[in-house]
Amino acid sequence: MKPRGRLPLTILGLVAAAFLLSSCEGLGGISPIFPTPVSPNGQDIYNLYIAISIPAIIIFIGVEAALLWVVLRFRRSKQPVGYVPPQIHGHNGLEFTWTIIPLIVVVVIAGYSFLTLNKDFVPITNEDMNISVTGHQFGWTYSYTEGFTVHQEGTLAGDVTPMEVPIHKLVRLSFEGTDVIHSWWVPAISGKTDAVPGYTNYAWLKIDQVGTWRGECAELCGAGHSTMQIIVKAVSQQDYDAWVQQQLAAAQATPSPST
Ligand SMILES: [Cu+2]
Repeated sequence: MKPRGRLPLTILGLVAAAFLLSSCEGLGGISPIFPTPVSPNGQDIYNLYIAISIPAIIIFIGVEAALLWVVLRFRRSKQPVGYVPPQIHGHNGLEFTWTIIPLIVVVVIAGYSFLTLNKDFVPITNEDMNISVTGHQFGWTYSYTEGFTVHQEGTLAGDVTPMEVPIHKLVRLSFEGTDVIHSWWVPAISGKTDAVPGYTNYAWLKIDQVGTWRGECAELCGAGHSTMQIIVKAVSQQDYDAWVQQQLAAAQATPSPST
């Protein structure tokens, strides 16, 4: 016969250990917490994440605590022989309450999420500048209206070339894929935006501080998926203008523009 009584506590301990370990930061920067947002849409998504996660954690702890309390407090070995607990079948008030409360929670989450995502991904019309982003197997191409392109060819050997934007400028981004679906994601800046062949998706960014932020392709797109780094660099208008001149000079020095 197996020893009884200790097994549920052992399982509970293992589950707790797994939960704690999983919250540690893994290789590759996997963290359950978002980085500090630097664009208003990134901030909106961060707020949405926190607004859903904190009540969800409170509800989870409440439900688990109630479950454990019931299991331990009312276990059969503590009750007299033949004990039957109070029967509450057909209690309309109770059934109505535990149907309505989760329904309200889910409707609020759905409504709030829809409004936030809608704001971030409906094409804006008041932009200061446009950049069109194309995803391919395996890399990103950024076409600037000034007349040059930046290539981020997928690699694991080092950093890719940053795509630069001026600070304080509202930049409209349009996305397409040339082969399969890719997804442009820089967690500090915006939500994942799919780059789909034959269909244009839109997002935007507006960064008010100088800095560099990283992202990755977020849609499994083939063998080189993990190489599809994204680096966004926000610089002052002056530095941006100088960089544009550099890019234009480099584009002119190269006789045949590559794809
Ligand atoms: Cu990809």
